[in-house]
Amino acid sequence: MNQEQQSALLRSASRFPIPTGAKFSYGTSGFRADASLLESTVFRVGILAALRSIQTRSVIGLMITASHNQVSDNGVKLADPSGGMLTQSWEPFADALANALHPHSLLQLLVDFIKKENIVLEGAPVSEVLLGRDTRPSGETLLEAAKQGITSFMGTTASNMGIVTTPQLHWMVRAKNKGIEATELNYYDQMLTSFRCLLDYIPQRDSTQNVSDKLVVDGADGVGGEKLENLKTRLGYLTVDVRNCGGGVLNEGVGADYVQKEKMAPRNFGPADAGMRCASLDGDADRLVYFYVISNSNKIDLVDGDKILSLFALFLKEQLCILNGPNDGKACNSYKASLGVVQTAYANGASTDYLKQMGLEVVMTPTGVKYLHEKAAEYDIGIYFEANGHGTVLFSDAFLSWLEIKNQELTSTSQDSDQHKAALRLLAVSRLINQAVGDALSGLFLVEAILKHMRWSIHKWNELYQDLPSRQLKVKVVDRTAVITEKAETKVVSPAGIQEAIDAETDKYPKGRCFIRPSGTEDVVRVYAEASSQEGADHLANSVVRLVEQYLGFGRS
Ligand code: 16G
Ligand code: MG
Repeated sequence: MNQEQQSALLRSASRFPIPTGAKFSYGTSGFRADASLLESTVFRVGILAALRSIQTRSVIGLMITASHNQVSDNGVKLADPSGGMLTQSWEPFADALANALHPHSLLQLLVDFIKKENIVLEGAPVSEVLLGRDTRPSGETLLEAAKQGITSFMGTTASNMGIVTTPQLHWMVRAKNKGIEATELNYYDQMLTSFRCLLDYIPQRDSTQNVSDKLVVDGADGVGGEKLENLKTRLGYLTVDVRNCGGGVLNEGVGADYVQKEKMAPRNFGPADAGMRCASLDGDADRLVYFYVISNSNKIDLVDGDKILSLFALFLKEQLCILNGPNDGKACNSYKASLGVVQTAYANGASTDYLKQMGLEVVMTPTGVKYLHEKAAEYDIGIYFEANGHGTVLFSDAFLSWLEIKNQELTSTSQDSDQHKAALRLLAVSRLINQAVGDALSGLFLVEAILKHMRWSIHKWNELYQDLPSRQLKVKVVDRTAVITEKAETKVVSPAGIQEAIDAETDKYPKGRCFIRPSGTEDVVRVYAEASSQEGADHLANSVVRLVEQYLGFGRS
């Protein structure tokens, strides 16, 4: 690094001192903290983004959001050239940068890392970082700090995409690196064109069962609701009533996280909506759950990420079967596409059983999108979802190339055949659903298109299988990092003996299942329990909380 560059970095770093006593860690989804503590961190993540862009010679994304957390929090995370999460191998360096106490120690870290990674600064092509933020008021100042970090590497451009959903920014990064136009308008055009395409190929059947054309959406008073509101006139048959789209406090009694965890109707929803098909987005619109309000109450029946996954799996499997014809892949000129689903331990056991009964390969990974995404990318069609509503469908390049050719062939030989329609539907899904990351907006349009295709009400969809009763609790302990897990977080290896105690407790309950894991976003240990009855699940969860306290020291929250 030349002298001029070093001085530029030292100068800008001295304007962003780290708050006394603060300790930052690039967790499951980047850095998160009270917004007032984050300026130095966001500045440093700006530096990190610039460096990553220089190293990969590609566009990188920097998103300022704290997702479903309270409005006074904020956070920052990076999108890699593929549009996915920052490579895990850079996370320790991100931690070190964020915690370097003085400008000189920051510079030393950078010099050492650049050397270790063989990053060539001089003569590198122009690098670029796309910046986005959610609707949090603190986002504006933090975005400025990010710009300062990015541009303190000479020759790096910071392009502000403004207020966008997290998945929109990831989509833009991916598109830009593929040489595709990557504006917000391009994003909507691609999504809505493929949505309409799916609708065009809905089979004409005689049926009295028509799906309601009305959907009510809880926008969490965040960015997703605002974006959806602006799309309302472009949705054809679908009438969307967007509530909580910016007038109230972000994530307060609203949003996908609230709805999924509390199983209660969000603010501005109530008994008058009983039976309506409703959806809820989280604060940065990368999570989606559906629900309907139960008559005369504020309680809901939740249709969570597991059911969205099951709906997608059912539809895609059906299209693959039609495409491959009666020989199921053995016909000449067919492609035996691998279809796999990826879940975490939080997936309801009934969903996993259902997917296995469908003959699908189900794989479990630890919690966190980066793990699920990586696994799903191993399939021709990889569907991943967390129960909390974050997920998407990934298509392999090899399968998509084959599908394009197959589609051309069918266009000339058997247009209007079922096979041709199946090919067109699969291509449309691959363009509709965000290939970079889970996306509540594109997920919502895929759900809507499939329900219309199947002529299913939300109730019918919910009946695919019945969730086993479950309970989630959290425990405050002295040191949550003392909990070490394996087998996709289903077994604890440390502290010694606790797993045996959990197993002995779980064995007491019919269909009992229970696991504990340290949270990646809060200073707590989480407990998940499932059993054949709600009382059983509650009881099991509470007993395991006591075990956690016993083995790890007190402090329940
Ligand atoms: C983050 C993760 C989400 C995960 C959650 C778990 C991303 C983009 N988000 O929100 O996937 O389910 O953390 O939180 O990776 P926990 O570790 O506090 O339980
Ligand atoms: Mg989110």
